[in-house]
Amino acid sequence: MRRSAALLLAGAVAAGLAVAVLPQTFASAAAGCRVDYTITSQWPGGFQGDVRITNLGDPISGWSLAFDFANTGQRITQGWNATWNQSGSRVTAASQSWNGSLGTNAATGIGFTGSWSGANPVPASFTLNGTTCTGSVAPTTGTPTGNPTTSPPTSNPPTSPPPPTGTTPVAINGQLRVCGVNLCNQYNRPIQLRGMSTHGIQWFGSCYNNASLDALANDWKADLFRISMYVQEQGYETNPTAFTNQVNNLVDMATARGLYALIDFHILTPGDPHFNLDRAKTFFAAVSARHADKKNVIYEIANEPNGVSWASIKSYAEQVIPVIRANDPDGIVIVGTRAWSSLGVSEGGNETEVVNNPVNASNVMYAFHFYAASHRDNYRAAVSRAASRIPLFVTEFGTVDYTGSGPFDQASSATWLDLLDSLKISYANWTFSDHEESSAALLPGTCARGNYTGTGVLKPSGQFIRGRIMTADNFPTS
Ligand code: IDC
Repeated sequence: MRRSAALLLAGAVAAGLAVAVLPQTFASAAAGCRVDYTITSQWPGGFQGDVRITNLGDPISGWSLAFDFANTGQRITQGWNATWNQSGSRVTAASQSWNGSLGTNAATGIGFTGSWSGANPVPASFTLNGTTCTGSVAPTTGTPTGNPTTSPPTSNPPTSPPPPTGTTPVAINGQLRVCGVNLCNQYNRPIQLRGMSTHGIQWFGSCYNNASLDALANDWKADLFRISMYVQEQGYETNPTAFTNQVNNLVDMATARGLYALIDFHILTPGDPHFNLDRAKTFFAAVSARHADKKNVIYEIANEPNGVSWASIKSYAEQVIPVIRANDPDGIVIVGTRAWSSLGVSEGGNETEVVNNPVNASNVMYAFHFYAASHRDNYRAAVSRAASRIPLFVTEFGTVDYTGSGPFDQASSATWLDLLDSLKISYANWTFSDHEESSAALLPGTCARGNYTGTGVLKPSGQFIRGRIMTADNFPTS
């Protein structure tokens, strides 16, 4: 039967006849797709592309997009919301667990940053699961274009998020995502978050309560609260359940005030994150499940790797990230970098080891840490170079030397923060605590006294940082 049906069909097709009813074995899903490709920005040697995929056929449960760059001088350097690969000029992007299912007429957005030389980075020949797509290719205004090879744009109204539901950082910005080298809000606009890090919550837990979080949100007008959970030094390893609960409570307190919560898995000594790999998987499975529905949680999976290669850190990240993604697919993950999150600089390296070998996951940023009195021009130069290639987040910095003590270096601190502001790099200052050391913002005894507002409770560093953080945010909403 099968054989004769096949012959019948082959004959009908050869004769140019329409086949009205196909036997079951030949039924195939209706296929069709539309791709709208936009170069959202372009600069000498680099560009960012956003790709919107619309399924015009039957529902699909996974997809692979393919297209050709104009030549092999164009390279994908980092992609998001898909697994990106490139061979010669051929680029493929495969769906992730959370965006593979597309009903009829459903759309999803993916994107990348790339490098280019020679010709314009205008792509051609889009296919989705092997089917040729219609669509549009839109360059950035004012940049050279090349020849679009797909059909002209048709109306494709963007699904814009609703206006802000309040005035807190989270109410305005909503769920964040990595967009090229930036952190973007729900309106797809780059933003910078500014805030404070706790000291080790095993030592300074009494400093984090309703009054201090109110002060951070309302008096400091912070956007971000970093929760530093040491793993060693009397931290998580001594009582995983209690520390997980403590972190969860602090996330809830930040959430209640519309602050972004940065969960810091504070590895430090030993510096090899693999030492704590099993603990990291257990911890991040728990916290990502608990906070999966929130829009304000960011995961920092390794505070300061040291004495290990970038390849080793990357392999740790690629084992921890899937644990988080399984529960919280759109949560941003920040990966520590080599040599105490210095992009390798403090051990004689530089940012190229990350630029040339990024973590194989989307929605990922890279940590950079500095202590203003110890780390100066050569570190700033590394940040300046890296910032146009990879998404950076200063999850920790001090205004003093690398020990957390010594004189407050206002000049270097201001130079650093001016640089971060100009690059829209988010930051958290070490520490919102009343430790005697000069990096701690609060005067000793403040946490016992319980009043956290104003400048009277602050050391010089705290006064300076509060002044920087409380200036208006100006988050874009359209
Ligand atoms: C320091 C604290 C200090 C504490 C010490 C314990 O300021 O009170 O005794 O940790 O390990 C980092 C680390 C951070 C350090 C900080 C200052 O992420 O844990 O905190 N620092 O030394 N990296 C560079 C500097």
